[in-house]
Amino acid sequence: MFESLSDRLGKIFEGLRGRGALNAADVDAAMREIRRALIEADVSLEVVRAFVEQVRERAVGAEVTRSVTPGQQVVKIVNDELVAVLGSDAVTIDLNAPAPVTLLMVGLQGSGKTTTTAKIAKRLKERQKKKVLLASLDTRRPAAMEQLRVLGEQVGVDTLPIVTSENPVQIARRAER
Ligand SMILES: Nc1nc2c(ncn2[C@@H]2O[C@H](COP(=O)(O)OP(=O)(O)O)[C@@H](O)[C@H]2O)c(=O)[nH]1
Ligand SMILES: [Mg+2]
Repeated sequence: MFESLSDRLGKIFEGLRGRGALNAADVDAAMREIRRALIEADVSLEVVRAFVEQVRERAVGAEVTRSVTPGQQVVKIVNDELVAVLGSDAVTIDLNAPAPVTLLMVGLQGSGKTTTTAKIAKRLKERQKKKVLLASLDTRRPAAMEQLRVLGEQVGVDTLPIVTSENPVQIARRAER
């Protein structure tokens, strides 16, 4: 997601950087592209609107320093805003609760939940010396559970054995028949 977004932003900025001076139309065109790139990266419309508005406001009112071109200035403003939107301060995971502490990963398909889960598990285990168990709730997609199992194996963290979405009672009844 971020790779495609940074590709698109890179292309937009290449167009801006070359110019000596920027007019309002240049900024507008770049903002339209940025807006589209953010929407395609599944950023929520509300966030996109606020982001574009904020950048436009700052870009229009910005004093251009002599040493940089207006294009570079816009790139910096967009960069600052991206950092602000994504969060500029690192926040540690709060594990301050009675054990077992549960961490739930929520996100769109393909956004990196499973991969990030394995990374967090490895970090918790190796740096914080925590005992970690990975469990997939994606019980309707066996391949998703298998993916977590494989990643768990790679980082040396246990995974909950694969279960299906079928009700265990139903499975037991069928076996009785
Ligand atoms: N380049 C890159 N790819 C990633 C990253 N995290 C996940 N992916 C890839 O994105 C795809 C979807 O990731 P996955 O963890 O399965 O997403 P999930 O559907 O939210 O569980 C997989 O092909 C991952 O290898 C990352 O940080 N960088
Ligand atoms: Mg997944």
